[in-house]
Amino acid sequence: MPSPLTATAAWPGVITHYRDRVQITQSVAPVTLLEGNTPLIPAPALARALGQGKAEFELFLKFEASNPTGSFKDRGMTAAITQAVADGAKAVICASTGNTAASAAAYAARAGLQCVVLVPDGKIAAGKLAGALSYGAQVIAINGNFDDGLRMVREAAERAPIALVNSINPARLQGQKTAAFEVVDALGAAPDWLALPVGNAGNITAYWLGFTEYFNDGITSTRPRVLGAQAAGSAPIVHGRVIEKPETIATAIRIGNPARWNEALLALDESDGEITAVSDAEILAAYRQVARLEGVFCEPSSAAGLAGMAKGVREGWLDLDGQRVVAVLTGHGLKDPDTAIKGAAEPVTIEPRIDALLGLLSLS
Ligand code: AN7
Repeated sequence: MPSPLTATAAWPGVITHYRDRVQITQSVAPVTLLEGNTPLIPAPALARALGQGKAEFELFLKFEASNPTGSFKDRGMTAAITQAVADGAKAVICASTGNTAASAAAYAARAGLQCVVLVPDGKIAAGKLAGALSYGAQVIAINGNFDDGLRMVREAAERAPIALVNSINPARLQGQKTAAFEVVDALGAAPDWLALPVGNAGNITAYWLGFTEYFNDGITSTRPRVLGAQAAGSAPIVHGRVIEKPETIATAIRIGNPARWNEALLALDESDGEITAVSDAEILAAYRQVARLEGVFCEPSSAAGLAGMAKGVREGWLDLDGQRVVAVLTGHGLKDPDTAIKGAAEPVTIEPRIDALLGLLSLS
């Protein structure tokens, strides 16, 4: 009889697959939902559109929405929750714009840990709230933003026996850096550019850690240049100052005081990278474009990196001609159905008669 694990044994999750590199306590079995191994989708039509006739380049989408809870956070959360279990924690806490909350809730459920999440009241996409609630977390909405929440959970973890699983927890970066390994393993080399959205700046830090590790160990001879994108109303790193009241439709990156600010600056500096601010309109345009041109549905924040590429090419400071680019799509479009539906034409309702249907068809 096949072992009950046969069907899933091919990919064991990021901690086991990269066990020599993910530096967490390996004294307990990984708490895993078999995250990682996400697709790197070629996107030639989108590359043509983003090139705007000025650049021809190769584009791949690292579709992190394919992770078990629908975002890249699962890579870090498998490591943070495994570490928490190894440390004997009984409860975990995080502040979140939504995806971290859903991911923490899922992995905590799997580990049998209590999970508390703080989210900004009314500023979290429906699918993320649905996830966190379904996995059984205690969801606390605060009359404040992510930055307020992070300040509170940091202090709570100091004063109460509860483990912090935001990306200031180093285990999170250890898990998330595996995405950089996967990119190199799939392409056989580092790309020329890596584009991604930046919020609390954990992910840009983790990718840089991963690329640098492969580079230092001689697995790649180059590292990518990093293009970070923040939402215009929430762009502390671009402007070089804390944003007290961050705003953007891309609620996942509605963050005014990123915890990994210095590490992000280091990644940008060492990679000879760029960071740019993109408006909500630019984000939404890229969000629709990737869905319509490539059949890839990501959440608005995830499209910020693509919007940054479009802006850089348009303004002439980003030369992508002949380059190989990986854009990280951090979360699933289904996380935020409200934004998707609000921006689209309303479906037509008809009587259940064939003439009514045929009258609507305009096929060429
Ligand atoms: C889809 O869930 O901060 O720069 O609390 O959900 O590593 O913060 C989410 C961030 C990009 C930014 N794309 O990553 C949270 C949270 C999506 C995100 C980011 C987030 P970081």
